[in-house]
Amino acid sequence: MPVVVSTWDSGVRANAAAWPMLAGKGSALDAVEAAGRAAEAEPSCCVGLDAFPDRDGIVTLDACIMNGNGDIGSVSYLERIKHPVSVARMVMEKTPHVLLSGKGAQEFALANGMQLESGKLSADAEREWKKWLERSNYKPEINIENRPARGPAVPYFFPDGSPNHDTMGTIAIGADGKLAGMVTTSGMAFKMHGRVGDSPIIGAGLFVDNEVGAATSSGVGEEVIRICGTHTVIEQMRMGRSPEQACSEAIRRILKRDPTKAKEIQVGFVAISRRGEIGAFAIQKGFSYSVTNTDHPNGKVFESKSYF
Ligand code: SD4
Repeated sequence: MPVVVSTWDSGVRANAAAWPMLAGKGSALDAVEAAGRAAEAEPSCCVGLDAFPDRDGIVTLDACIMNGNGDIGSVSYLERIKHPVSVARMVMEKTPHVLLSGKGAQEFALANGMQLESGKLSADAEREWKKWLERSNYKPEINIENRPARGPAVPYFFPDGSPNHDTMGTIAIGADGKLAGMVTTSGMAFKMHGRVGDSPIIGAGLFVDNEVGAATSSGVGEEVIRICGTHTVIEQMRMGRSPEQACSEAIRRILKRDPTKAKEIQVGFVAISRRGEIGAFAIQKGFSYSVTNTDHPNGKVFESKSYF
């Protein structure tokens, strides 16, 4: 320790923003916010305003942040604001609430110094959305449901050549042993307008407890919400399971509910214990996570174990 772990291969880039802070004995909370901001500013991380829109062609963003002491803040269904993770932190620190949504979240962001961005789609997002409109077939694709707005400079692909993912979940332990986490996402590509996924729902897309550890998720958010995914992972760890066993138990609960769906969807969980053990489990192959610590100061990508 310290250590920072983010979902997917592009998590290496988010971790790179968090690691100097953690290595300099900064707080895990500051570090995960920095990771989220870096991801939101980097088109190849596929979150934030350059990512894919909903079916009406509007990018709506979800984000949350939490520390190991139970302080939480979230935003959902947020339009035209570049750094939802920082708005989530302001919700946590400046309001008596835990979740602001839609227009109210945007007004709160603007009242707190953020700028209203244009709302124009990135060229890649516009092209893919128009392509999608030709068939308007809403079926999330495993591991790539939100294909990134990619330029030629983006080298991150899965080994089979499929591109990186959209949701960035980051969990970290600071030098003081305290934990924090954040998630930032544009959500499932071509979702219904107004749809909110697991990412801003504390206990679904993110949960952190200094006594136990931290967990985050990626994949089909509806399935994660149904089982209170990351809260389940943390409670399994509290009962003595390793991070990998706890993630695997959460996946088992998703599969138990509807085994016929299992082959068609992807969900992955990644967790760290307060002692710094890391583990992950997913339904399908292809879920990866990035770890940055003193052993891997430039970040290392690991492939999660999976049910299939
Ligand atoms: C959601 N969990 O909005 C997100 C999507 C995701 O990688 O993780 N995509 O449901």
